[in-house]
Amino acid sequence: MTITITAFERSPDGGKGLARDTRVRWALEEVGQPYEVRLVSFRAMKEPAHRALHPFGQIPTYEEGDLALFETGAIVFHVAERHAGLLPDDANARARAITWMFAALNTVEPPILEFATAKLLEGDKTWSEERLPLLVDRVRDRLSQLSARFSDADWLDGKFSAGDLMMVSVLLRLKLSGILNEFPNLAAYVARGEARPAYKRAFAAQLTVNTGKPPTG
Ligand SMILES: N[C@@H](CCC(=O)N[C@@H](CS)C(=O)NCC(=O)O)C(=O)O
Repeated sequence: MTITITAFERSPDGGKGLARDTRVRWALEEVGQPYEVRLVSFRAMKEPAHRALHPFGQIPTYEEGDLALFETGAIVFHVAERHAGLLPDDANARARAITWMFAALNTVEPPILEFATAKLLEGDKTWSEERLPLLVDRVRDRLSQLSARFSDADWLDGKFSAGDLMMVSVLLRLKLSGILNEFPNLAAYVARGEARPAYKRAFAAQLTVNTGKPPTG
C-alpha cells in the first residue's frame, strides 16, 4: 500500500531539516519503506481538505490505505511497530525505547520550542531580552539532565531505536544556537544520528524540495 506524507511546499527553514516531515521521512528510510510526498502551502494546510487529515492544520500527515494519522510521535510509532528496525524485539527494551520517544516529545522538545519561538518570532518584543535568558536556562537544565543520563554511550538504550530518532530530531533544532555544543556527548550523539545513511536520505529529500537541489558533498 502506498504511503503518502505531507510536507511544506516551502519550509520556513529553507531546507535545514527542522520541519517535522524530516523525522517521518527518516523513520521510513530506516525501515526501508518507500513513500510519496504531497506538498502543501500554508493556506492549503488551513483548508477543510487538509484539516480532515490534521485537525490542527499542520504537517506532517501520514496516509496508508484507509489509515490517516497526524502527530509525528504517533506516525513514527506506527512505522516502528509495523516494520522491523526501529524498536527492539525484547518487550522491556521496546517499552524503554517508547519511553524515550515520549521523553523526547514531552520533556525535551517543549523547552527547546519555547526558546526557538522566542528567538525567531518574539525577538522584537520589549520583554524578549529579559525572557530569553530564562528560556536558555530551561533548555540547559534539560540538556544537562539528558547529558548526565546519557554518559558516553552511542545511543540512549543499547541499539539505535525510534527513541533515538525522536531525540536526535528534537535536539537538532538547537544546532545553530551553540547550546548543544556545551554538551559534547549530546553534540556527538546528534552528529551520529545525522551520519546515518537513512537520515542523510531523508535530509536530502526535504532539501531538494526546498531548494530544488540535492545536498552537495
Ligand atoms: N506536535 C506536532 C507538531 C506539528 C507542527 O508543529 N508542525 C509544523 C511544521 S514542523 C506546522 O505545520 N506548522 C505550521 C502551523 O502550525 O501553522 C507533531 O509532532 O506532528
